[in-house]
Amino acid sequence: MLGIRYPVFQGGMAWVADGKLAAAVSQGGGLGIIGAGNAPASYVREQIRIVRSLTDKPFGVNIMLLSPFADEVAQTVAEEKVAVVTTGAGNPSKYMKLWLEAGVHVIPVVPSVAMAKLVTRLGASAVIAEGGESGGHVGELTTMVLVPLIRDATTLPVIAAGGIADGRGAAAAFLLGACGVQMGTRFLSAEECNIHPTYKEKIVNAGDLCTMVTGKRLGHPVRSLRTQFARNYSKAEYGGMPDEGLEALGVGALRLAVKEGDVKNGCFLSGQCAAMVSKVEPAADILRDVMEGAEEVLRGAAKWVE
Ligand code: TUI
Repeated sequence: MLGIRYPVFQGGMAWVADGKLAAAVSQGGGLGIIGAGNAPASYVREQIRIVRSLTDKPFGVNIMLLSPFADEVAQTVAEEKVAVVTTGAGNPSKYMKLWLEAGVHVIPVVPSVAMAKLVTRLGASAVIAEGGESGGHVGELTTMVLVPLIRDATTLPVIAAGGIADGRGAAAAFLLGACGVQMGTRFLSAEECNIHPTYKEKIVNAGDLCTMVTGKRLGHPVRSLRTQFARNYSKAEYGGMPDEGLEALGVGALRLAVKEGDVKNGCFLSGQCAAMVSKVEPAADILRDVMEGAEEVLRGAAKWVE
């Protein structure tokens, strides 16, 4: 459907997934995705130009639907006729007609069966089932439960996300009924990923219990590395700080992590699978490693059949 060699999407991570990372992933045979996050349309247009200057392969743009700039970014991706739009953190219904008329493949993140059914009716090309193992804004369900449920709820292709960082995870996702995977955390360690060196170091050195979820009280649960910031936020959240104070605490924290590597005040979004990421390497090597790993596991899978 998309003309990509490997069924691997790179998550559209806010502040992280710029044109350079997206181009490296697309050039390596996956689907690179620019993360629009909370950025204005001018930034997104610039990043689209950068990808097009570096590769002629297809790529996508992720629209974070809580963004104050979601409307103008939605318009821009239609004008630019990008191959794929993925959406997150909300309901993309109001933009579907605009994108479909521009010939854009729309692939929303669906945290529930109801949302999967809705976007199927509205003309989505596929859906991303992202479990709560993922970094950033998380839904209720795990990948293990969400993928088969979504697979049964729609005739569309399902992309699995959340907790996948190697060939074993990809193979497992295919067995659960997915026909592709999306990885964010694994691509944080890509050479072409332009985050602060401290962020990369923290991902590569992370252990099994290194992430936590904060923000439930305000209705936007977010998984990040268990840093001073995350612990302070959690204390404030459960210690009765008023909503406005909590909101102010979170403002700018993603930028501080990504751009400044600020270990005190930055929010280092990360999936649980950071514990499985152990080195920095080119995006193309990550793609090859995951697909070769998946093939190896799948070749051995016949042993479970008598
Ligand atoms: O969106 C993500 N991950 C993200 S977004 C982000 S930036 C952010 N900034 C401020 C507050 C919160 C986040 C960092 N990481 N993943 C995709 C995803 N989408 N996960 C869950 C959902 C989701 C949730 C509810 C999708 C649709 C949805 O619909 C609810 C409704 O009915 O409107």
